[in-house]
Amino acid sequence: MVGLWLGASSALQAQTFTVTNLNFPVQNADIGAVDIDKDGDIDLLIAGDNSGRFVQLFKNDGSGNYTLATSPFAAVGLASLDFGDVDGDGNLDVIESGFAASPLAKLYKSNALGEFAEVTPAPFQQIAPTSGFADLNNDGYLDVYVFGNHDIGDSRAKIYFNNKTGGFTESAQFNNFKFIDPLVTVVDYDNDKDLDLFVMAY
Ligand SMILES: [Ca+2]
Ligand SMILES: [Ca+2]
Ligand SMILES: [Ca+2]
Ligand SMILES: [Ca+2]
Repeated sequence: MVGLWLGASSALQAQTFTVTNLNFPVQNADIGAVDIDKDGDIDLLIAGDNSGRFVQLFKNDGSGNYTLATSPFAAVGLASLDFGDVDGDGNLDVIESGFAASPLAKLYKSNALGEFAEVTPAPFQQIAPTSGFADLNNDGYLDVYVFGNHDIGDSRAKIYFNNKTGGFTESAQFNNFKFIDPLVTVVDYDNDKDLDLFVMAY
């Protein structure tokens, strides 16, 4: 179940929280909290499973009230969501991976109105469960990582470098690694001004 714990604080007391229940039965999920419709308030995109696969966009009315909205995103379990402007047009893009009938990794781009459409054919190998955006080669353009489970179709981790013209170039430099249910955090681990990948997996 998904709930929102909303903080309320003052200068004189520690922060306290109240709960707003979204009445959305989901686990093995990921949650994105971004202004997905470009109206100045934070919305929620949630994908995951719980006796079925779910994806749901909750739009904020500006006062912290969230209502269900239609969205083009895929219902997946063991979901992974990330947000960024991968094509540099000033509009938010989404990468989503997870397991539906088969593993998937989808890219969605939005227009100036904040309306999302899936990029087809998918520019990435269809592997799951983990994906995200990061400028991995320091050229100012977001690149993509998609980390799969090697025990499902021998899905290996893939890096896709942004070619700056709307496409991607696959790198096979992680092909020698076998992961199951990888979690990835991108951080400059050694403080040398380039991003590194911190991976936790079986
Ligand atoms: Ca919004
Ligand atoms: Ca964009
Ligand atoms: Ca890059
Ligand atoms: Ca580094």
